[in-house]
Amino acid sequence: MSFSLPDLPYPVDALAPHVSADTLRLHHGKHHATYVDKLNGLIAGTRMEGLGLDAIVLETADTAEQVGVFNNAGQAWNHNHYWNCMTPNGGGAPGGDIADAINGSFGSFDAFRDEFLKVAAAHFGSGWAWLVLDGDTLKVTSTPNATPPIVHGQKALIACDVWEHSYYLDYQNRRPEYLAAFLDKLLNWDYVNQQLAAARGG
Ligand code: MN3
Repeated sequence: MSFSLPDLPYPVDALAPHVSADTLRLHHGKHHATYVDKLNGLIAGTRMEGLGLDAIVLETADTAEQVGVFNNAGQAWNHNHYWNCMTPNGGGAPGGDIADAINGSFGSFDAFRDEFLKVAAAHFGSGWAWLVLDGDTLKVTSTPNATPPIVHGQKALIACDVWEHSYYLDYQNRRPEYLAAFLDKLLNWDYVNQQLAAARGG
């Protein structure tokens, strides 16, 4: 089995001006596509060719000899979630079960928002910021480079790419402005609610 690049769930210009068409063309059409192509090349003819993405990530985590597979599988996994976490006219405070879960774990939506922006802005270098379900508790975390939260037994609810390639064309070095746009203008709470339901169900 080989993996394929999923289509963006919206037109390439749909997130502008918060994330531009130029950024999406490069980020999805080049960066994400390259992770998928490299992964397919690395697993071709090996036992991992028959595994799903989750299984490949979990099997290769913390192994020195499979770090290339892990990095490309992890990045394929992360980006699959990231595109779905954004939608035109998204953002703001959520409804549904995620609203109650955020209030239960952080005290208020504003406290969650402050924590997410702080952790995502403070992450040093390339990586990802997350809202995860860890046991019964929601947590804001960040991971380095390609690491998905499933490596730590956590279920991803929000994936936010903080590699410079996700924001540099639009915001240059102003990562906090990108993060605020992601949360306040783009976040797809319907998808996050679906992820929460799936995480609790499984
Ligand atoms: Mn990326």
